[in-house]
Amino acid sequence: MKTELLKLLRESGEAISGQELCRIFGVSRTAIWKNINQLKEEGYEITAVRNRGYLLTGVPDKISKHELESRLSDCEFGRRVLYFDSTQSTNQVLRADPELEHGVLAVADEQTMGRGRRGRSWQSPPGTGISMSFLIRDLHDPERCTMITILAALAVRKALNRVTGMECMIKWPNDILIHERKVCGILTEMSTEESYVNWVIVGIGINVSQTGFDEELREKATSLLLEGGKKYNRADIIEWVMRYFEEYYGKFRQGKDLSAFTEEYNNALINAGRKVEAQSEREIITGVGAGIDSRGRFIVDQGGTCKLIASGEVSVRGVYGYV
Ligand code: BTX
Repeated sequence: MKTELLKLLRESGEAISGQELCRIFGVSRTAIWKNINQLKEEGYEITAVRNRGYLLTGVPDKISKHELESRLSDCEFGRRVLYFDSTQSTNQVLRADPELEHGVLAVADEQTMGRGRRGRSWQSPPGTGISMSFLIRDLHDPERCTMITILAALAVRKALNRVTGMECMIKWPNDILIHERKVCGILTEMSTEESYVNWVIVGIGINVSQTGFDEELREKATSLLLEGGKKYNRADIIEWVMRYFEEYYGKFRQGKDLSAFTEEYNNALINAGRKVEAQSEREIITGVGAGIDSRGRFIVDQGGTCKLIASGEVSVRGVYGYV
């Protein structure tokens, strides 16, 4: 009921009388009052407006199951949320339970063993960032699955722009940057049997209110607070990442590849037109970044000939190190 109550107060935008709430939920005034008080204890600001009822005037920067579910109840992704104050890794939470359904979203305030690509780690200290992962179960073609990171990057970029007004760039394939520093990383994993994909997990880590980073990351990481000079509400960001992902994914389902997205992606691509070095286990490819193709592969222009690089195998570095 708390989730529903919150949803109602948020969506109405104006005061709702206790009597009306009793009617909607079919419960007593005391029950309404108790739920309102619980929400207040969690940091929600709910004002009792004379003769008019309850008005939601402030939302805490606290991520919780009912906060997120009350925002995403009409969505395919995030309709059900698994929330953890602390867990090893939200990708791991989803991997660990083969019974979980399509669209489920795992969110943690802190990750103790956050993971990046190829065995690297991802720092997710408590209270400062977003660690979220969601499950896709209706995509079975391995080649199309590798394209999901591209859609997720577009969704994060659009969500961050909506909530903060800042313009982010994308470093192929899985980083979102502000002023050439990493504010978000995406880790897409899948389970394949022969050439059939059972599930895809998209894990997204966003630095929201870190005020600094340790020695190793200082030069290449940033947070929304450091860039925008203020705190942003994490639940707002999560909501818009999910809504935009759903929008991009819906469009992707209707086509056969990424053709509908390459222009938008390439306009946001930081490596475009820059000298890059793509390092795979076998070779190092140097040239100028020239965007992605309709399958999400990175095009490296070597002065006349182009090499196509598939994600997963390589790390792309720029001339001055990170970008
Ligand atoms: P990546 O392999 O591209 O980046 C990992 C590298 O990024 C690290 O080696 C380190 O240099 C740097 N790094 C670590 N933490 C941070 C940070 N907070 N901000 C900026 N740079 C950092 C990127 O992999 C994919 C990260 C996905 C994280 C999400 S969080 C939810 C989900 N659960 C999980 O365990 N991983 C994903």
